[in-house]
Amino acid sequence: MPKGEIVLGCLAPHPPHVVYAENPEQNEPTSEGGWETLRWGYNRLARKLKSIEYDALVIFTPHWQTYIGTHFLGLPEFKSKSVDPVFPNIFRYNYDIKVDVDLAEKMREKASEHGIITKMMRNQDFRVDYGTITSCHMLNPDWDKPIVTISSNRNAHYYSAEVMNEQAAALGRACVEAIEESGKKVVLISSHSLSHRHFVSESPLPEDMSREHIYNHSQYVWDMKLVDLMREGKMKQLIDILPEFTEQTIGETEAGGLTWMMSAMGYPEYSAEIYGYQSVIGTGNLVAAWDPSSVTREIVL
Ligand code: 2X7
Ligand code: FE2
Repeated sequence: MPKGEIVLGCLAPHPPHVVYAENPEQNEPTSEGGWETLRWGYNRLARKLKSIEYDALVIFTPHWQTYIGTHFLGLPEFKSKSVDPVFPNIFRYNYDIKVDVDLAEKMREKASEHGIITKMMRNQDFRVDYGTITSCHMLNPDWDKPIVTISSNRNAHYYSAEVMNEQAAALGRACVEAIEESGKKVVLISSHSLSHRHFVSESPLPEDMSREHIYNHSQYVWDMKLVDLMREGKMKQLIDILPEFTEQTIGETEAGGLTWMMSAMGYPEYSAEIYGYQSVIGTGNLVAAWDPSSVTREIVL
């Protein structure tokens, strides 16, 4: 069996607003659009994904928070309605998700060998978080590939952003070993915003773009620092300063997703593909991808 590999890594933010703005049939509320810079970037990355051969999407989400260990979805199908706890007015999404349980189990096994506490989620009534659904919908609206969802163990809460970085990096090393042994071609997804300061008053119409902007210049400057490092292919340097970024911007990087993905991909030294950056309720959101193949890697923006 040929060795499995990571064929693409995606930074895929999950404000449910982008799904609301797309008006897919699965979501009950309807909108007049909004957040086009982010959505059009996502649409372009989704088209690239269609041109790539792969077996499964593996996603790390901050909105499935576990406090004892890292958990993996462990049943072949999850079907229900996902309602955003903060924005039920814009996200009530009917989902039917297929899981690559074999790959999830391999990852759990490898993580356990690396000393990480792990568990499979085998409760059929478990409700999949809106982070998983939003990022996966935007990257693959056809939902024609199985996924693996990995929970975010809240090491940043227990200890510090530094400890979180170390443990997420160990999880990344374990996951790449599992992927190689599986023989599969896998797309990784790190689902989160960058800076994460929210606005304090909501517009009566969520998609009123005259109200959507950055509220804190320092947060914007930090986000652009990260984008520069991504363009320059300095991912080890970026991960080294991530604890400071996370603390100063209340960044959603606190969950560990970006560190996990970069560790699994061996800290790329090539340029990331940048697809779009936009504020959603004041948070900084970047769509980006790391393509290990120099043949298909592009300069997008
Ligand atoms: O979870 C989120 C987020 N990360 C950013 C913006 C808006 C809502 O939800
Ligand atoms: Fe979030």
